[in-house]
Amino acid sequence: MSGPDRIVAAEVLLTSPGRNYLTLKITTAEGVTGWGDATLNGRELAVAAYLREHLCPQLLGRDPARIEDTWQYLYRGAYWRRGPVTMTAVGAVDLALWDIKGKAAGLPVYQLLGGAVRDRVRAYTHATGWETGQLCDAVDAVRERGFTAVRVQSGVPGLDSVYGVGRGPGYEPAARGTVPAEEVWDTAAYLRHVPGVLAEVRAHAGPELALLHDAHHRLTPIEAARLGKALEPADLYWLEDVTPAENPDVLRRVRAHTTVPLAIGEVFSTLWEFQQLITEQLIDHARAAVTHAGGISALRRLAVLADVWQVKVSPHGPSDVSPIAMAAGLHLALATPNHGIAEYMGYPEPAHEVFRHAWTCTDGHLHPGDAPGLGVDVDEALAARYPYEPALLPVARRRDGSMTDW
Ligand code: CS2
Ligand code: MG
Repeated sequence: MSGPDRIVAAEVLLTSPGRNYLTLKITTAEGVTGWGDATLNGRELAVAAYLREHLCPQLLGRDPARIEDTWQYLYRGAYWRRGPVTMTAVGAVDLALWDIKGKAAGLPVYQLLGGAVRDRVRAYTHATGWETGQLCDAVDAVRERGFTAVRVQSGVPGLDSVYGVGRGPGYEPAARGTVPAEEVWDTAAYLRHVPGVLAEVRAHAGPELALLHDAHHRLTPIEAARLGKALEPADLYWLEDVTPAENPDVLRRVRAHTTVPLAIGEVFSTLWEFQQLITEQLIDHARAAVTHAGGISALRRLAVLADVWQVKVSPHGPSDVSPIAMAAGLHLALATPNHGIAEYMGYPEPAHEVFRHAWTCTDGHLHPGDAPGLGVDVDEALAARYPYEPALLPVARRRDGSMTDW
């Protein structure tokens, strides 16, 4: 009997088919290729260096089938554990190894995770409009595409710009360059305006459409409590990232005042950051991204912990994680009983061409497809035609010039 397969190459690939993506490619002696997403928006080069200089050399010669052991080796072995750069790199390795295991078995990854517990994965997408009328039009357009859930974000009177909201079509907040643009933020103006917007959207859309809203870490606990209460008549599916949640205790104050479901955690990178939020039921949806929080292996553990406390796992799925991470999130979602809802922002057309994916988005629902592994093939020749260019999201300052969360 021949021995186990071995990893013979591990390389990183930076490409920008509409936006920047960092991809890890692992090749085995038996000629199997595994792909992992390593994109950390605005900090791509830090993860590229972490992988190239530190993890890739340690992968050579290892048995690709030993996914959990490799995860433990990279997480515990570094001594300097946790943090988004480290965990994104570990996540990329984990995704590539699940991809290899699926391809070696001839099975889609969701089958290796126990098989489908649902037929398809419900998704929400984004609708934005500077004015409420534009926003309602955007909501209608999303419904026409078959979505039954939509995240709504609007402009704020008196502000020139709001992160995540365009004044016209085709909004892309990341600007090319190495120094971010600066915006002005005013929480009081936002709190005065947004409950009315959500009320209008609810009246326009009727009772059934699931509405979500993202406060993007900008509020203090008492502001968050006030917003949650004010939004209760709009019957939200969730209110996201009301506070930075670096201190989980503060969510108790929010919970004491409102029953609006809370979703938190897209910037978290380990189970430990979620522990208290879950065990005290301070959130309803854990938003860890499959790439940024250490891969499928790590999110499986998160889902089990969350299930004990009746919390759902609804991973972050913006267009700044690649179609490989989207695939990984979907395999997990299809096989995880307490998955909540998937985020689907969509991708620039060239990204669909570079990352040819088996997953599909039909009538507001996603499916990972039945190709072996994660079901994404990277067209390296095409990727090379879209060279990486640094791009950054804006930062924000209050009216007095001090920095705030954006
Ligand atoms: C947002 C993201 O999708 C979301 O919920 O919060 O668009 C987030 O701003 C970006 O992923 C940051 O890179
Ligand atoms: Mg968010």
